Parts: sequence; structure tokens; C-alpha cells
Amino acid sequence: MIGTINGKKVEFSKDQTVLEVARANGHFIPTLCELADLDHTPGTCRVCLVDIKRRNDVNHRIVTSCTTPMEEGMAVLTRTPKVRQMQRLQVELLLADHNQDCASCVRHGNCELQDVAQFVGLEQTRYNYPEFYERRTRDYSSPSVVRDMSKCIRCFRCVKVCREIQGIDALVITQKGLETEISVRDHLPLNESDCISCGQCILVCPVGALAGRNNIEDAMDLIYNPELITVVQFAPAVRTAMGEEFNMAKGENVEAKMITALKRLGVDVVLDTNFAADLVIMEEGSELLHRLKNKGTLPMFTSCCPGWVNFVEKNYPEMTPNISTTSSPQQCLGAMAKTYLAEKMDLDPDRIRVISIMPCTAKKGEAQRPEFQRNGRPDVDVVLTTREFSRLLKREGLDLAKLEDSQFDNPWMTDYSGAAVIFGNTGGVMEAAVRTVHKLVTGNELDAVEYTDLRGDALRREATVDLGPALGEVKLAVVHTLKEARRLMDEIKSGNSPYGFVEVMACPGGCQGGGGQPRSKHSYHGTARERSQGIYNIDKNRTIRQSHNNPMIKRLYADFLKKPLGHKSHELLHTTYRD
Ligand code: HC1
Ligand code: SF4
Repeated sequence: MIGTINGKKVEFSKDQTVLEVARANGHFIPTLCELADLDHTPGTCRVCLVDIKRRNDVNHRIVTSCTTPMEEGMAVLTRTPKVRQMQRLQVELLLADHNQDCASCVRHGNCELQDVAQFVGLEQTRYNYPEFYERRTRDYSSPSVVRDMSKCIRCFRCVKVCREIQGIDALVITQKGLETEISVRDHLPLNESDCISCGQCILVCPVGALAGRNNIEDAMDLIYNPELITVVQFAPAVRTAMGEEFNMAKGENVEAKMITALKRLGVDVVLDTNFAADLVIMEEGSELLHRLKNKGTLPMFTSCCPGWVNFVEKNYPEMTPNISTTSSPQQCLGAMAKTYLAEKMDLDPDRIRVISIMPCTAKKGEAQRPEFQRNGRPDVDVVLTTREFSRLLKREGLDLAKLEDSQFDNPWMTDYSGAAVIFGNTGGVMEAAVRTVHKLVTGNELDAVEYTDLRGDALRREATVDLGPALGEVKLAVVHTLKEARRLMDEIKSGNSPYGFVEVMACPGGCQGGGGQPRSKHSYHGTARERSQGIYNIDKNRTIRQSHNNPMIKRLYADFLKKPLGHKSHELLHTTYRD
């Protein structure tokens, strides 16, 4: 079919909207609610206005381009004076009941509403009705996610992602007209609701209505306290995403610059969560074998994703014994820093504080769990997301892109295998586990370490691993997104599941798509492919690619833990979840 946009001929197919055809042909139309890769077109923001003239029409009409199908012979104009004036008025109306305290907003400078206000040439806001926005809900109940509805523009993207991607459906649309509000189901505070703190709603929020809990000041209080020894760890998936906040190449590994940045801030010890991921494989792999040999609870579920653990506790409490008792790498590293590292470096454990930099909002809640407090202190004291750490660096005048590279200099807890870094991708924990479990059972390394059946985008992937004559074949499943996890759980419950070992990551793509990662404007999964490839490239280039071959892990066992699942491991690295 053929029509015109701004006088230029365009070809399109029958079911395309004006917005889609315009985009495909390089004509920019602003939007705030629509999100193509979330398949979300509610038509609520009304800033995508265009002028159309249908083939047999005499008159022009102003319509929303996201909801109007492109028709044969249609002439579309995107920049007429009337379109521009109506878009400007629409943005003014959106701002009228929007908290306009932009300078203190977490999204300041990275806000899609600010961008659109600039695009339409808004020079002054004529309307500002605090009586409407100030009575809207501000919810600080969750350790992970903050909701400030005084900033909400009711695009419904959060409702969609929570319902359609995660299958949680914690957020609902309440009231009508000017009173429309996004509420937590049953008007509960977020921390008492079904929310599992994944933060996916934050990634799609175009403004500052949803944000991660801000712990930057807490981290600064620790780093700048000369009485304390601050230990910082950063997660596998942070290093290939953090560069996005500093205009670096997508998927670039910025680990060496993060080490420099942390040293410049005055952090005492920089460690790598990857080291602890190798440790988790030793413990979790051994735990799987123990369960298989002793007819323990199966399938065993991975435990490192706190959103997933929250989900099991809230929805399938009877299946918490299936969750591996091995704590997550974040928690294992905290526990080891305050015991093993303190011993090796001759540090007073009471003066050690652990800060994590994580791609995940739910990690904040994980660190606060009572299970992970020891002698009245948490193993991990403060968790910053990738976005918060970027903000902290910007506040301190550090431009990551301009920093020189540094290497880890701590000789105890920094080395890592390729298996550890792939934890950051969906399927990575399972792949890492297979590399080690195979060796533990057969005594031989896998011929091909890259277990490609476990990689990819499919919401569920399966593989089978042969664990020799005694244990036989074990069926593995890798799942991401909780909507798919719910399907799997229902199959397991009804006895229709063949699996022995299951990895679940709550966020699409795994941790690289975590709710604490840099967000892309106008896109849900903007840079997922590059981040994920960046992670696999790090693995490919490591000399050591299996957790059991990490020399620092071998020394940790020789000097301190003695053996996987041993007495010390049980005390420091294992837990049980609530049922
Ligand atoms: Fe993850 Fe993990 S991989 S949970 O996804 O097991 O957050 O990156 O740090 O703990 O290692 C997150 C990432 C992270 C833990 C590890
Ligand atoms: Fe839903 Fe996750 Fe947001 Fe909670 S954090 S409301 S579960 S999308």
C-alpha cells in the first residue's frame, strides 16, 4: 500500500499504524506511553498527534498516530503549526498534574517527559495543580522500589510489564478521568503486596514515578568514614552495562575502569562477585549431587535470584525446600569478606562494611533478610544498583569513560572463571554448574564448555546431562521471566515435570536485564543483546573457564572451608528459605 508522510511517498502493509510507518521511514513522532518492544499502545499520553487527510476526505484531521491505521492514499503531516501547537498543549496538560519539582527527581536529565517538553518547544508551564498531584500515593514501604504517583503520567507501561512479562499483576488502574491512578492491588503497601521487587516496572517508567530505593548516601557514609574498612563487590552483569551511563560502547566490559573509580572514591578493598559465583557453583553443584545421590528434594532450584526466591515464598511456599540452600554470590561474598578475608588480611571484622553494586533492585531486600544477619550485622551492608553507582560517580565528578584501567589487587577474592561471569545471562548459572558437576562426577572436563542448548532467548530452554552410571541422565531447565516460571511451577506441582535441576531468573535475559540496570529510553530491551554478548565474550577470553579450576577458590577450600558442604560452608554459605 502507498501513502505519503510529509510529502514523501511511503509503502506499508495493511495493519500498520501511522506511527509505525512514520518510524520505519525516519519521521520522528514523540510518544510517552507507547512502547513497541513491550507491544504496548494504550493511546493515553496523546502526544503523538499528527495531521491526516484520507484519500476521499476534504478535511484534515488531527489524530493520535499510535492508534490510527495507515490507509491507502493517506497523506500524513507531522509538523504543521496546528500539530505542534496541539502537542505543546497536550504536554502542558500532562505537566499540570505532574509534580514539577524536576531538579530533585531521580530521573532529572534522563526523563522522557522532559525530552518531549523540549521537543514541543515548551518555554513555560502555564498550569500547575499541586492539589491534584500532592494527594497521590507516595509509597516508600519496599526496600527495593519507590512509587511516587505525583509524577505518574498514566502510561500504564508498568501495569503491562508486571502483568504480561512477570505475570505478577501487582499493579492495577484505579479510579477514572482526572483521578486515574496506578495503585498496588488491594491498595496494599508495595512491600505487603505480591510484588517481588524485580524492578522491571522502573525500567519502562518514562518519568520518575517508579524508582529504585536510593541508598547512595548510605554508601557514602560508609566509604567516607575513616574508622571503617569498606569492601565493595560488583556483580557479573554490571560490567557490560555500566558503560551505557557514560556513553561508552554498548556491551563494553568496563570492569577495569570500575576498579579505578572505586579506588578513586577511597574504597579500601575491591572484590568481585564473580569470585563468589565460582564459590556458589562449588557448593550448589555439590548440593545437587548430594540431593541426587540421597533422594533429596528435586527438582533443585537455583537460589541466586532474589526476585525468584520472593516469588516462590509468596506463591509456592510448599516448594521452598526445592530452592538450593546455597546463598547467592552476593551474600556468600559478604560472609566471606567478614570472616575469611578478615582473617587473611588481619582486619577487625567489626570494622568491615560490605557494599554491593548490583544490576538488581531485589538484591537490596535480599541483603536485609534476617537469614543474612550474623551477630547483629548484615553480611552485606548496602546495595547500590548500577544506576545508583553511576549517579554516585557523576556526583563525585568521575567520568568512567575517561578513567584509566586498573586491575584487581586483592589476592584473596578477585580471581574468577569464565563460568562465573556468565551468571549474568539467563542460563549462565546452569551452564556454569554443568561445567563443574560433570567434572565432579566423571573426573573429566567437558569437551565443549559452551553448552549452547542452555543459551538463547526462549523463555524456557532444556538440556540433558549424563552424570554416569550411578546417577544417570538429569534433565535441566532454564527459565526467565516469572510468567514462564509460574507455568513451570504449575507443571511441577501437577507432577508433570521431568526436571532434576532448574535455573530461574526473574528478569528477561537474566541479570543483564535486571531492574537496577541502565534504562533505555523508548525501549524495554534496548541493549540486551550487546550486554549479553559482552558477557559471553568475557567467558570466551578467560583462560580458566570452570569454577573448580579457579586458583583462589582452591585456596579458599584448602585454607578455610576445607570442603564443599562442610561445617564452615554450612555455617556461612547456606541458608533455608521461608515456607
Ligand atoms: Fe546476578 Fe548473581 S548473577 S544474581 O543475576 O548469582 O543481581 O549480575 O550478582 O548474587 O554472581 C544479580 C548478576 C549477581 C548474585 C552473581
Ligand atoms: Fe511488578 Fe516487579 Fe514492579 Fe513489583 S517490581 S510492581 S513485581 S514489575
